This record gives sequence, structure tokens and C-alpha cells, in this order.
Amino acid sequence: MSFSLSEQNDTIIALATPQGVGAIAVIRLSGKDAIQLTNEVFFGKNLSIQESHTIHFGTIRDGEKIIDEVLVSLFIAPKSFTKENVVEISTHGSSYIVNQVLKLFIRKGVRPAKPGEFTQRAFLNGQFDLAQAEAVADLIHADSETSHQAALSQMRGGFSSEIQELRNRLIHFASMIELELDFGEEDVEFASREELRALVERLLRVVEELILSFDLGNVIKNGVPTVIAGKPNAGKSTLLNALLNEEKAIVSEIAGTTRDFIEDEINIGGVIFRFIDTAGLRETTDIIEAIGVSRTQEKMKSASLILYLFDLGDTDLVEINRDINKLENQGVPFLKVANKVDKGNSQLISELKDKYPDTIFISAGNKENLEELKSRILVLVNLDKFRTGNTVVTNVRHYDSLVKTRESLLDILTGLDNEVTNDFVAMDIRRSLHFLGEITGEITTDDLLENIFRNFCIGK
Ligand SMILES: Nc1nc2c(ncn2[C@@H]2O[C@H](COP(=O)(O)OP(=O)(O)OP(=O)(O)O)[C@@H](O)[C@H]2O)c(=O)[nH]1
Ligand SMILES: [Mg+2]
Repeated sequence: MSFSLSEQNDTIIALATPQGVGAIAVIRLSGKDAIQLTNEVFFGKNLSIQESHTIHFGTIRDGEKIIDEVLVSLFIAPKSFTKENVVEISTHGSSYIVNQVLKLFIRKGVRPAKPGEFTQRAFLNGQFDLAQAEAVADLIHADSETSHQAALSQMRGGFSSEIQELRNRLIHFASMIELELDFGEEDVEFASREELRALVERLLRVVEELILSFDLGNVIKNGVPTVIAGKPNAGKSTLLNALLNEEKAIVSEIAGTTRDFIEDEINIGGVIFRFIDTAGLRETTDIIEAIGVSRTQEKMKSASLILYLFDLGDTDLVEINRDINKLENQGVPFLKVANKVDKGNSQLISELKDKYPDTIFISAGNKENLEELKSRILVLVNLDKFRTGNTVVTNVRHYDSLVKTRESLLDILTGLDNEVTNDFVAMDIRRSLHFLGEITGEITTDDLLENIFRNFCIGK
């Protein structure tokens, strides 16, 4: 898929609402001829003399045949999402009607839109920059409060304006240095090396902070990976099921029931957690179980959070101490969760309360104290940093560009340290500008655009 210039002049059409039966369906057209072509099949007012942002009732007809009674909304260029003429036709939500309307327009020369083509036109026509366009897709797919907030603030330009500002300051320096280059042999200095160094160091701090925010951003977008780990029969699968309210994982009294990991998402307090139930940790000669155990260990390393679950009836303090030591050495935050309180074991319970007062006592089987567990999970992941409205990077592409920006900024500093000549400094600055520009779309290639918009849905 690539968009040639002539294709950009086409009028495009797509269903903007989900496929299938619904109360209404919205079909969207964008392009120079959108209004005029709609007018040719619409019976009601003459659409070509109506004002922008008005809605009109009438029928869509194929020759004599009425396809449906519809509402037509008009957005006249440039006051529309794509900055082109846009028509939105609300029909009754039947796929038969939708298909008839789409076919009718396609017969009239309208082209079916490619995925993301409306948003791509909006970008190409300057409605917003590339990072904002990408946020449109994130917003549609956001399924929790935090991911929604991150996408919304990016779409509204928070992240872009930060990048833009950095870029503008660098452009200023670049032009000074290029000016010096023009003077060639003469020994003039328009751009103070000290000021440039100070600016680059400031930029580096901002870029590093954005790079660091990616971990958090990633977690917000894809869910906090949370591993439930412990000995066989601790009740890990029971806990997963209890949190999900669904019999997702097989539970049995046989130790070693879960072999492969099983995962699902749960929304806790507006944050998506990806809970991963794993094979119980033990030495085993069973080949398949052993593979499961080594997968558990891998999952634990890449987790943001571990729920260390143990059976109060089947564990002693020595064992718990040993496990906690191991977990502390791994460095992944973890919660100590004692399961099967319903069965008692008052001695261990009081030992634990003494030695590890932050232990959470639950019964996964009876769904006891799960609310306490959930709120402790929320406290531990601490997303406050995000809630205060800091800019968070959620997009891998932006992350890559930021990492490359950091490298080229470091190159500028090294160059300044070694007192390299202007043309080298200018080159490194241009490289930084290039990578920053990639984020907002000042610098784009067809491949890049194709990659981004191909992940959009059709009609967006
Ligand atoms: N009494 C009691 N039994 C429980 C509780 N939670 C789980 N069980 C029982 O403990 C046994 C093991 O539960 P599972 O959830 O399969 O344990 P697991 O940790 O997933 O075990 P593996 O997959 O073998 O590693 C089952 O018989 C459960 O019914 C609980 O809170 N109280
Ligand atoms: Mg299990």
C-alpha cells in the first residue's frame, strides 16, 4: 500500500462504524467531489448549496429504488477532519443497506478507503502531526482509563509540542552554525559553543526522561505484566480464576497441573494488569513440566510485578525466607501472598505477621480478601507519576527515534569536547533534528507512513 499523489485526489468512502447489525451505521466520504456525488443520489435538499456542519434528512436512491432513509452531515473543506469535503451518511444499521450504499458510490467512481486513509489525509493536510495521528489509533484501542488518558493527551499535542520545542531550539543553533560555515575561512562565531553545549545538555535530559517514561507508557498501553508464582498447588490458577471471575485455568489438587503459562487482562482501578498464571516452581524430572518451570522463571524476570503465592498449610517460614531472598535478588517488585487462610495454621500466620507484617492473607478458593490484594497491587505499581500529567511515551517508533536522538546529541557533546570543526558539529545537529522530526512527521518516508497507517482500521 502506498499513496500516490493522484490517489490523494480521489474521493474515498468507508463504513466508519463496526461491521454488522446496529441501530445506525455511518458511512464516511472524503474528497473534492464528496458532496456533489452524494447530492446525485440523495433526495431531499440540494446539498451543494447547504452550509458546512449541517444535517439533512432524505433518501438515498439507486435510480428509482430507495435504499434507505438517511441523515447526511456535511463538512465543507477545510473545516473537517481531513480538511477536505467530508460527508457522513447515517443509515439504518443493516449490512445490506451499507453494502448497497457503498456499491452505489463505488459505481460512481468513489474509491474504497485504505486502512487509516482518512487519518492519513488529515495528517498530510496539516490537521495534526504524525505523533498525534498515531494517537488517534491508540485512542480507539485504549481500553482503560490510564491508556485513554495517555492517548488523549498525545492526540491533543502534549508530547508533540514538547518535541517541537526542542527541535526549534536546535534549528536555531543549526542555522547559526551553517551561517558560520558560509563565512568559511574567516574566524567568526555566531553560535557560542558554550550555549550550544548547555542546550544539548538540556535536550539530553528531556530526551532521557522521555526514554525512561517508555517503560511506564508501555505498561499503560499493554497492561502491567504481573506474574503469579509459587510452588505447585499453592493455588495460583485458583487465584487467576478468582481475579478473572472465570474458570480460565485448570485447577486440581494434583501438583504440577499448570504446565504452560496462561494470561488474561484485568482492569484494577483504571489500570490494565496482565495476570500470568505459571507452572509451579519445583525441581522436576518431568520434561514438559521442566520446560514450564523454566518459562515461569523467564516470565518472572520480565514481569513488572510478581505475586509470590504460598499455601499456608504446605509451607514453613524457612522456605518462605529462602524464596523471599531469591525474589529480593531478582529486583522485580513482589507481594507476599499467603493463600488458603480458610484452612488456618495459626502458628505460621502469627510468625508471618511478626516477621513480614506486609503479608496479605487470602483465600483464593473462597475469594476472600481479594479487594485488599488488588489495592496493594495498585499501590505497588504506583502510576502517580503518570497521573500528574507528565508526558509519557507509549509508542515504540517514538522510543526508537528518541534513542537515536540521544545518540546523536551525545555525538554533538563529544564533538564539542574534541573541538571538532563546524561542519562536523553541524552534521550531528542535523542528525538530531532528523530523528526528532521523525517523531512528529516533519521527516517522513513512504515506508514509514505506510507502516503506521496500515495498522489503522478501515474507515478511520
Ligand atoms: N482450602 C483451599 N483450597 C484452595 C484454595 N485455593 C486453591 N485451593 C485448592 O488447592 C489446589 C491447587 O490449586 P491450583 O489453583 O490448581 O494450584 P496451582 O498453584 O495452580 O498448582 P499448579 O498448577 O500445580 O502449580 C486445588 O485443589 C484448589 O481447589 C483456598 O483458598 N483454600
Ligand atoms: Mg496451576
